[in-house]
Amino acid sequence: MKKKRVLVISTGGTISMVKDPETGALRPADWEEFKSFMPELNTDNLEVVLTRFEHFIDSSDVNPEFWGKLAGIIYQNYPDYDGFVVLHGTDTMSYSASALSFMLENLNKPVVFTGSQLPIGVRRNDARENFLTAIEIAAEQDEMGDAIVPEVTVFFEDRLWRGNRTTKVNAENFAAFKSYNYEALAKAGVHIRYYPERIHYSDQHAPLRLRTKTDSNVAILKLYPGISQKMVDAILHIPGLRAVVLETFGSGNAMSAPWFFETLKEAVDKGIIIVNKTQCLGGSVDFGHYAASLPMLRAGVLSGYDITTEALVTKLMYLLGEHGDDIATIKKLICTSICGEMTID
Ligand code: ASN
Repeated sequence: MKKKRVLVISTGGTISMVKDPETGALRPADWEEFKSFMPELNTDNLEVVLTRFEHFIDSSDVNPEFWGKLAGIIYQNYPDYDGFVVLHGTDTMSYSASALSFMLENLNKPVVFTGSQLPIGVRRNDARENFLTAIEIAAEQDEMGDAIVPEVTVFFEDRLWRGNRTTKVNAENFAAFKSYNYEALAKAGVHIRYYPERIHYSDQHAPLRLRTKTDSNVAILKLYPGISQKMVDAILHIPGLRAVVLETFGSGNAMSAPWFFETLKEAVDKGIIIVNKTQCLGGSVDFGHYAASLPMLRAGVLSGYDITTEALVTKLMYLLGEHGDDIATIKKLICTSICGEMTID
């Protein structure tokens, strides 16, 4: 049987760290040291190749340029591997997994993000389990040789999630990620159980396309009781602003003050794209359900349905970069689920 090949791309984060024996402080592991923690990586039917970013980063330093570089590595190596594992810091992993789900169009192989809460180089850690299971998932194929989960995912603790549905929810627990609006694609116990009916499949005959142009002129405006007109005004008048994630209450509601409607309307009329995203972790924007959402609808604000903030921010950056000034296409695609990032009903 042909050996399956998995490319592991290490970018940094806690998973790639060891405790320095002299100082006791955590520092990035050097490459040989890192590999020494995983003697069981290569087996008779699996070849794991490790590659790394030149400089390991804390994922707080992630940016669109990093996403482009990461997507480019996967694109260049795509024909030579059956699957990919990305080792990444947990703090912004959901943003990176979301960004890559848009940048890798027509993906037909697994790209599994994982990381850990404790470093690989300390005795008690969650790094080894996460890493080894992510590799298994990246290599998993059916009898036809097709990938079981050919999309961008996050594996953590015992769940495989669609990457663009995840949010980091805990800085302490090993179960650090959750997807409130979409169920797990797989659960890992003694066996790894997959749920094929939940998996997103791209057109198998379409070639992979790399789409790394982005525009980060996107702001998040989170509403709270008492937010003033000058706060809202200041954000909507940021020079160069092109899109806003408007974090609203409940099923997508906001205050009824006339100045709020007028400020939003003025911004929309100037060509700024505003998307309504509920502050609730679970559930969807439901425009028109309450009267408190109607002024936004009338001002031309779009619905983000049940998308996460992470997926919406990266989707907007990607759409603005790829489609430039074609606002009509951008608006149409905001209200379309491109790769399973939202549920429209
Ligand atoms: N600060 C780290 C990071 O995101 C946290 C982690 O990986 N657990 O890079």
